[in-house]
Amino acid sequence: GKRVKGVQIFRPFVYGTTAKPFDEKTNPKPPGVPEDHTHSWTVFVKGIDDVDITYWLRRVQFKLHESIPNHVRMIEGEKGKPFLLHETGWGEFEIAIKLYYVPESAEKPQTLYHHLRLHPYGRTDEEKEAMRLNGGQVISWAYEEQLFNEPYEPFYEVLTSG
Ligand code: SLL
Repeated sequence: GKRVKGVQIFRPFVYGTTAKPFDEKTNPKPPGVPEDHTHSWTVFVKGIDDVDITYWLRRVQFKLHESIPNHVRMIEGEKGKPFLLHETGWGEFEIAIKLYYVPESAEKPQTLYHHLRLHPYGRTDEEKEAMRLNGGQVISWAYEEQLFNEPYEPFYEVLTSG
């Protein structure tokens, strides 16, 4: 196939973690969750305002801490839905997020790293107040732009026909 010369396509997305301490009233611990787990949390990759990104992103592998059963998880894209994982635990660690693109792209997978945050260290008083109003959620999100440099023609069609 031929590449579309001189063309760069950017697609924005968000990735990160949202964590919440267990609390009898606002976030009760579900049955079966180990005694030492203190938080529920999610890690995700998604479009801005939940816009669909599965036309360029096929699947996402989340590599969690080795202490977690089944710590390598593959999430297949579902149209219009975030790539999302729910977990519970007690500690912070780095998550490797490997992005697998649609086959038309012929792009190699690419890995991002994200630190799971459970605790509000280093937040300003304003941020802490916002967290309190939000039921104690610890939000750690990052905005990113995926660059497709000189995409192959069929992939260029996919990217621009949305
Ligand atoms: C620490 N470096 O020592 C970190 C490791 C690991 C967190 C944190 C286990 C969850 C599960 C869990 O939360 N591990 O067993 O499912 O603080």
